[in-house]
Amino acid sequence: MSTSLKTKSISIIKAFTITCCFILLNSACTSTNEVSPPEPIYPVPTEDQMAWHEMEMNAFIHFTTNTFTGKEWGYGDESPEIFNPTDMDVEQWVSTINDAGFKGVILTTKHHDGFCLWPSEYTEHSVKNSPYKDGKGDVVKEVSDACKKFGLKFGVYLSPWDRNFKEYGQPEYITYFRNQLKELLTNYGPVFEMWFDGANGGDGYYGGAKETRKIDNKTYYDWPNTIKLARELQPHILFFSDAGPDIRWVGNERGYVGETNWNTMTPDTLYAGKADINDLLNAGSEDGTDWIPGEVDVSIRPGWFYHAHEDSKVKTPEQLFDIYLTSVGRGSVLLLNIPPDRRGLVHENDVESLKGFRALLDERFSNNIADKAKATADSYRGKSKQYGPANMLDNNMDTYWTTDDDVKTGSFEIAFAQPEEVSYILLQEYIKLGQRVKGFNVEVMKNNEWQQVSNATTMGYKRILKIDPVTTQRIRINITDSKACPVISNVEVY
Ligand code: FUL
Repeated sequence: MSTSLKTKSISIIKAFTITCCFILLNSACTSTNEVSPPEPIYPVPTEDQMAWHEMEMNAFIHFTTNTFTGKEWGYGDESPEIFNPTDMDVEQWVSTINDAGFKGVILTTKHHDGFCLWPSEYTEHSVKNSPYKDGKGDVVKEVSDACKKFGLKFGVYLSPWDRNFKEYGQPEYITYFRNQLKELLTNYGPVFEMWFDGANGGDGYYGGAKETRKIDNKTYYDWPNTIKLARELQPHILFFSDAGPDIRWVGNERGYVGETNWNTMTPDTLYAGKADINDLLNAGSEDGTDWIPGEVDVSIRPGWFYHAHEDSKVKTPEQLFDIYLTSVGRGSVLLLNIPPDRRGLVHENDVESLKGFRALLDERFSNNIADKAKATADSYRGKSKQYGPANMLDNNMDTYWTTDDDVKTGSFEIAFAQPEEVSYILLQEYIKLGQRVKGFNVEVMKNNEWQQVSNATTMGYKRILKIDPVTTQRIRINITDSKACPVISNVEVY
């Protein structure tokens, strides 16, 4: 072989080797990248529902003539003259709510008594005929402006039942209701949630008729067309009602969703004459056809409206914390009602309690000991680090640990550098791919043995398990049952 041929051969071999290495290297990289993510398990949340889940805590504000009459349900014959807050400061409401960590506000723009907190052009029964700001006030505008100022989302409660309107029960009322909706959804900026109350009591003032009127809740309001109209005006709006379509009631107003809480439900089953309708709302259903997550509405006081005689009955910070665990901690959104008083201020006792609640949240959930821990798992998808257990501790909600498609159970372990006292374990499923986990338990290593400290069913957007404080260096979470391969995006330990 001539020298030139030899040099040529060497270069060819070199080039070949480099190319091979490159191909090998490349294929090694792509094999990591090529493991495809799990297919979604339908139904899944829409982007707007996902943003709603992430809000976690919102505030309800009940305020109307009831605040001044002491009633919970006004009859509809109250004079607008009685609506007269003496020291109104809407920014005090919203800043209090903001300081406590709530992300949105839903205001009762019109409760069952029909009195409107905005100067609707379709009725005289509103703030425009009250002494408040000499009839020039608009509480809806004030609250929506304050929300913008403090960076909170604004939502609207408009009672379908109207005990003041003379044509309630007739088709004319539906036109009136829709006209009011148009005002609310056009004049006050973005509205993130619309709350349609299922209460329809029957008797009322009805323009002086003073009688009982019954309507068919399923057909009278023609919800599909009302919702269509609302969506045209506010494309991102979400509708709350017993049946959704976007957010469901949880069947009680005492502050808890089921320990088993599916975000899915089949709306048709609701009115199918089931005796256990509230249980269905409380737990959702595993095989539900639609994503309709539950919202826990509850008041900080016994009533929804302010009553001075309830000043000593404001829920304590500990009670609010417990409600947090049975709502947010079970994968739901909390809607806590904070009703302003006759001055037009959130009462001092409520402010104190909310401050205490915030302090408890900060104190109990400030030091995530999983932050510096190490995670391992018995398996992970395609043996690809892209789906490895470290993803659950990286504070990135878009990375996750998951397994191969045929693996529906699995264990992962969180190990700390030294023994730590543990009281709460927080877990989040990556629900953008659907809700999957049906059963799991938590064990801690104690005296060289695994001991079970908690046993649960669903996980969902967020699950917080409170355990008897225990000192341990290792925690193991065992997924015992799942609709499909589990997909977990976040774990925190406190
Ligand atoms: C109920 C209403 O009747 C209460 O007054 C309150 O507004 C609550 C949030 O919903 O159905």
